[in-house]
Amino acid sequence: MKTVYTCFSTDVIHAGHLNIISEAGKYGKVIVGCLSDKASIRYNRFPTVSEEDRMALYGNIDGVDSVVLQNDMLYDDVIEKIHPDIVIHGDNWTTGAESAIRSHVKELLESYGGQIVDVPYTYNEEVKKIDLQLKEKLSMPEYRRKRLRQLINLTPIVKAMEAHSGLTGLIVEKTVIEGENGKLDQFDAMWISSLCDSTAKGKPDIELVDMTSRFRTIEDITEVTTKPIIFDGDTGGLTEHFVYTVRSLERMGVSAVIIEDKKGLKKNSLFGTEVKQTQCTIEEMCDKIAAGKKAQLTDDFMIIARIESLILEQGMEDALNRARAFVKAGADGIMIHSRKKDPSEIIEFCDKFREEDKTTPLVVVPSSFNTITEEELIEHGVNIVIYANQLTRAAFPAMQKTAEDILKYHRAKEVDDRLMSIKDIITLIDEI
Ligand code: SPV
Ligand code: MG
Repeated sequence: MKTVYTCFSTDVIHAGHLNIISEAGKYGKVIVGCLSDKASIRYNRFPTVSEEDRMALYGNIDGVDSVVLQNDMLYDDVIEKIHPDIVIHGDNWTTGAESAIRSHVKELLESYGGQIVDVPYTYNEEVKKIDLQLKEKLSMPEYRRKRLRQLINLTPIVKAMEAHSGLTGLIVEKTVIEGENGKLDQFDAMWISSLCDSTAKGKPDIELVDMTSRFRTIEDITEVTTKPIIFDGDTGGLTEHFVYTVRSLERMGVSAVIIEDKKGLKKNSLFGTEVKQTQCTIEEMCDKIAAGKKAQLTDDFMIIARIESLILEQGMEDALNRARAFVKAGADGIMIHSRKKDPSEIIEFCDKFREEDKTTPLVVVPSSFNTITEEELIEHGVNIVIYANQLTRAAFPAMQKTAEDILKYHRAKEVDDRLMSIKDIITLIDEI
């Protein structure tokens, strides 16, 4: 009897999955793989049902002989273990980013005479509806809010990209690439940068854009995405105000706020000491952190303390002292910032911090020290990397050049080649 293998990553079984099992049964004994959480977050979307429950769900389908956990998106682990005669899959993986996975599986199978069977993908109204409902569930505050903590435990480094509008949120949500290793990759989370949120409104990054407006940006993004959100809370404002901000952010399903240890008129950190910026005392910051932690109502929400000592040239010892104190005051994570091109002061901080504290999540924003790779950050104990402003900086020159060229040519034809087609921009937006 032949062994037939298929891999599922779904949280809900619909007609498409049942069809695959029934087709698989025609060839032999059916083994279903459950794609692990770790692999799912890179391949598809965050699961809303635990690995154990998904395995039980698949095992209950009529016609399934057994269920195994598949850890490798490329099937290497299960193919080595099971040596299936046939791998069966919906034919949706013959095109797009997933086709690389199919080619890899085909090669593995052909090395010992196995084969792939593609069955026509079931795409009816019911399947469409289930897909939409799953997405909706992921976007709900109670699911989204806890996801950052889950991701920190699941992946060596959480990759956050800035978003300042529904459209940039969609780019962070939907961009999936086939990496050099043949595996799919995508961002894990969104950073709502004060710099980019302000810039999009043509305003300076000095806490001028008020919280109501910043919350509106969050809502624009939450309405069209499912990934977790890290909010740039600037200084957090007055402690008496910050506690309200914490509650509002929790209610909106934001996972974390990062507040920096500055007071008075906040300027963007990348100005460093070129402009007047005042660091608050350790006590002032600790009070704000403690008040925020006391105010929050869920266990999911994180308050991350950002240290500006290196930006303001106060030295490594000051940065480390602050980190110790902020963690003691209840901070759920530490963000260390630097405006140097050379990452060595960030590395030094991370190594020294990790000597004493093995668990508190560490966050970095490599805008200036952009040569450092995610792999190196992982080696130095970093848990979250934030790409804080690159989408804004990419879009601005493209828009400016297009505006200049339309003025220059007195028509739009000359710029057309570099524009996204109307058809593509329309299909980027989901309709209910
Ligand atoms: C932001 O993105 O607004 C930040 C990071 O706070 S930085 O601009 O580097 O200060
Ligand atoms: Mg900021």
